[in-house]
Amino acid sequence: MAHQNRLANAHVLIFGGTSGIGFGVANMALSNGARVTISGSAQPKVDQKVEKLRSFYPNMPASNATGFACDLSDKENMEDNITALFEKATDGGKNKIDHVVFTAGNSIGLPQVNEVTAESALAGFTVRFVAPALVAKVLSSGKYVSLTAKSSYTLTGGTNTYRPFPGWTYPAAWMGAVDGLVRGLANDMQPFRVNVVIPGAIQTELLQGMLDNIGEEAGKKMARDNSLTNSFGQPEDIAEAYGYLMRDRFASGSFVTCDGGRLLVTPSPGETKSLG
Ligand SMILES: NC(=O)c1ccc[n+]([C@@H]2O[C@H](COP(=O)([O-])OP(=O)(O)OC[C@H]3O[C@@H](n4cnc5c(N)ncnc54)[C@H](OP(=O)(O)O)[C@@H]3O)[C@@H](O)[C@H]2O)c1
Ligand SMILES: *[C@@H]1O[C@H](CO)[C@@H](O)[C@H](O)[C@H]1NC(C)=O
Ligand SMILES: CC(=O)N[C@H]1CO[C@H](CO)[C@@H](O)[C@@H]1O
Repeated sequence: MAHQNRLANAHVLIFGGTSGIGFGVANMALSNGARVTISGSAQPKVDQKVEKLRSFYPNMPASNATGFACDLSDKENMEDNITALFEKATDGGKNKIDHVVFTAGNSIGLPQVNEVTAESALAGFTVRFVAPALVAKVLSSGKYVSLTAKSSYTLTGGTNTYRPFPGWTYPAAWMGAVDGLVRGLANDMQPFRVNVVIPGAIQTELLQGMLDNIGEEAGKKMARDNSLTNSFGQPEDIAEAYGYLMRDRFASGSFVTCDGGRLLVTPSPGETKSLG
């Protein structure tokens, strides 16, 4: 039998689909004939990014790309807001989602070891750990996705967990929690598949904000110092990792690294690896 495109006609929902890695995943899924729903913290930006996606595929029915806001920093209403989003995205459970992707991450401070407080140590967990955990809870009812190996949930970690940049202790801890969450969920939600993509330095709006602070030369050096490819990854590169984890029905509890070989780079003496 001819190999099937497993994303054609699939419905993919992306938390964080309004920017960076998640927007790249949405674009990749549409290029494969999937239907895509994106989410971000506020509706105006969601609408703007849905229009942008539609503009890339002018022959596609507009309904193939939609989006709804869900502010994942709102701890108090988080579970209700996530449930409301799934209700809207599936017409009350009538049109189930096939694959859920989580790339949302807010900008938070970077507490340093000598100044961290109980509050700042906990702050980073809200959007990057508690939110994907509550998404899993909502999925576990089976109302919005079929809990079979055909469907999947893909989270996002980071190589900073394995080789923290100087001053990046707390992000390493926050994202390290995601690694544990993925292993546990893959087990507890079986045969539904749960996996994680581990990005190195990917040239997104988030990274661009940091690059703007350090200047072009330092940016080029940073790319060289943190990859074997002398480059940053692009959202369309790492989107393939998420696509693979959706398509491979034998991938569960998998960690797929997309980092240009960052963990294999031999640091030269005296070179700083700081993100600035
Ligand atoms: N880029 C890298 O080099 C890199 C490396 C390792 C790990 N990561 C991690 O990968 C994730 C995605 O990174 P990125 O570079 O793609 O970042 P990005 O371009 O800044 O995108 C972040 C996404 O998260 C959403 N988001 C932020 N706050 C939210 C909130 N309160 N509620 C709901 N959604 C919210 C944003 O939506 P709105 O703006 O619409 O609210 C946006 O879609 C982050 O967790 C990041 O730490 C990135
Ligand atoms: C739009 O989505 C439908 C349903 O998932 C799919 O059959 C169709 O191929 C998609 N259209 C395009 C142009 O991608
Ligand atoms: C963005 C979003 O979904 N916000 C809603 C979260 O839940 C509260 C309480 O139900 C609503 O007031 C917000 O509009």
